Amino acid sequence: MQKLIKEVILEAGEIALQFQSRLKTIHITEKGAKDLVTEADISVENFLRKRLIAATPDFGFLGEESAETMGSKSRWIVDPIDGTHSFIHGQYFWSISIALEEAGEIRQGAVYAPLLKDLYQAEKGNGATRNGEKIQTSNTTTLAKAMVGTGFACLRANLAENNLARFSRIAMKTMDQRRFGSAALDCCFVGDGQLDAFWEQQLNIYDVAAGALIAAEAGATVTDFSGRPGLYPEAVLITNGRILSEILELM
Ligand code: 2AM
Ligand code: CA
Repeated sequence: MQKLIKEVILEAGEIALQFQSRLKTIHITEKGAKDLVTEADISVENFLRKRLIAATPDFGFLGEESAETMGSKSRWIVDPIDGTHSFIHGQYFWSISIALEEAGEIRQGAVYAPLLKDLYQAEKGNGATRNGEKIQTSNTTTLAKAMVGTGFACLRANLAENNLARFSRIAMKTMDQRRFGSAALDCCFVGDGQLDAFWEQQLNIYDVAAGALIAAEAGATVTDFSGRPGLYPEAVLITNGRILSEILELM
């Protein structure tokens, strides 16, 4: 399964890169307020669906850009381009995300950032890797020394609870902050220690299914904003564990 996912995600990356190399000519539409979809999102999702379902015909398929197909107990959960706005602006921080859920549990995850040339992959119980090398969360023990990341899907959705107050509160207590724009990749960055914590609200399962498994397999905690263990896309908090209690107080 890991071999199949790797092969498919790398090929999907090549397709996405071809689109990004001719950005001025690609077709972009607005599927909602501040919510863009491009030819690339659609083509990559169609490719993922075709290849994954050809290999596993009885599995279900949930992607960001198309209607869900129900299947057996297993289901693919994919985001063809996570960080579409970064992609459209020719930036580096976007990724392709593939997760496999079996009997309600995410058991496989892969996140590939083609421009960074980084492939993160994890299997439940077997650890996580970046480009084949085992990864681990950071050793940072205090928020004062921490590099944290967040995102603002909530701002795009025009929610009143928009993360700005929380961001200000936490930013004041940390060493530094980043806002990369791809939740899938942000999760992986906690996994390999580039970030000590990441949180975001108002996400969807396809944004974080693979990334959260990768982070967890690298030693991260995955909770909601009150510390309840598990993956809650509407309020995701991922940390290296060591700064969890300190950041929870500020959430
Ligand atoms: P996307 O690029 O696939 O839309 C950035 O803050 C993160 O939030 C990205 O992972 C982005 O994924 C996601 N995102 C942005 N707006 C969103 C929305 N309205 N609902 C869910 N996820 C969203
Ligand atoms: Ca997404």
